[in-house]
Amino acid sequence: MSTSPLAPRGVLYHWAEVLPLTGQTPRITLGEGDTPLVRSAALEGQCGLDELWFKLESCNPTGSFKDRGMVVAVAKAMESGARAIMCASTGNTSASAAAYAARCGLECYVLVPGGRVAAGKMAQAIAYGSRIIEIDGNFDDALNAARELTAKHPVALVNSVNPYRIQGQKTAAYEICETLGDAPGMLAIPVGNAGNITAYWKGFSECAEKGLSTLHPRMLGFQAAGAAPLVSGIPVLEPNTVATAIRIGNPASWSGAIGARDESGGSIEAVTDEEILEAYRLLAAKEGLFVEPASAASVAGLLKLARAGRTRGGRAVAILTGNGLKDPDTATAQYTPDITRSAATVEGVERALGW
Ligand code: AN7
Repeated sequence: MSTSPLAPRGVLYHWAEVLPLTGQTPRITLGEGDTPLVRSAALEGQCGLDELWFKLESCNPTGSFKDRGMVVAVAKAMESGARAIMCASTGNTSASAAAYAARCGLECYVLVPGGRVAAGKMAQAIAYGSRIIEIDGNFDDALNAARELTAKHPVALVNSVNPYRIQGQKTAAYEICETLGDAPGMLAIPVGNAGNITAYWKGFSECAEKGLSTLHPRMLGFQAAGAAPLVSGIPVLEPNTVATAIRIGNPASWSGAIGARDESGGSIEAVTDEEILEAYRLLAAKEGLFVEPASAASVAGLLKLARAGRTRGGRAVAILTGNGLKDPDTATAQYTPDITRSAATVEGVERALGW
């Protein structure tokens, strides 16, 4: 493999041999993938683990894991001659679709649940120049509309029902095996539409088949308590949670998630908004990792299992799916900041600091 710093980066370059690419697939990239795997500095013991690692998917070009799958879905759409793409989204898929569409000169249509998308994600969809439709309904309604619209019009659907999304997202599992030298014993991951847990399980299964790992991780999926259809076993008609990214009542990859859970001997459980926000604050204050609320669900879940005495050492990786900057309103609502005004003088600042 080339080691030149000028060599092209990205999922379509690094992982070409495990993706369904052809000579005609355009090798597009925004530099996605190859995200850091960082060892926990503070929460490892509290989570009852010997080793806890964070996969910083927030370091992708649009600030979430969606870029890994989107780059493959968009490249394959272009290969098939598409000029336009569409997705339904709680915010991150739309930000990612809009970015790759802008990059590649495609039209991009995004259907979002009205008033429920975090401000930073809306800003991204606007800045990248997508056509935004606010649906009078939730994500599940938006996805139903997007499926029907793309069946009827010459527009490629780039939600994770598109198998190329899953193909691209599985590369994160390969990266984890490559970095650790094996799969971890456990993988903690937030679950919304369930594409990502499906993709990771596919990736880890492939790694084991190829001899890149000896372990199959137990897949530990966590849903928000107000949007936990995979825990209750029935769709939630009016999902609700502070973690708007995973405010999804009828996941498209339902069977993929259940398969990942059962084949891996894992579990899919619910964490309350309070537990999510506790983990959100701990990640920022103790680990220096500012993630969006949905991402904190993976760590909230580990903390919850630990409190119940259900983690007994071993090595876990928690997927931190999206950047905290995407949802500034939740951040500011979480804290009463201790900010003191001062004149622009040394004396003024000293007085303010009580020095
Ligand atoms: C930060 O953007 O569904 O279980 O439309 O943004 O694969 O859906 C986002 C999902 C976790 C859940 N963390 O992943 C969308 C969307 C963050 C997310 C999930 C999402 P899936």
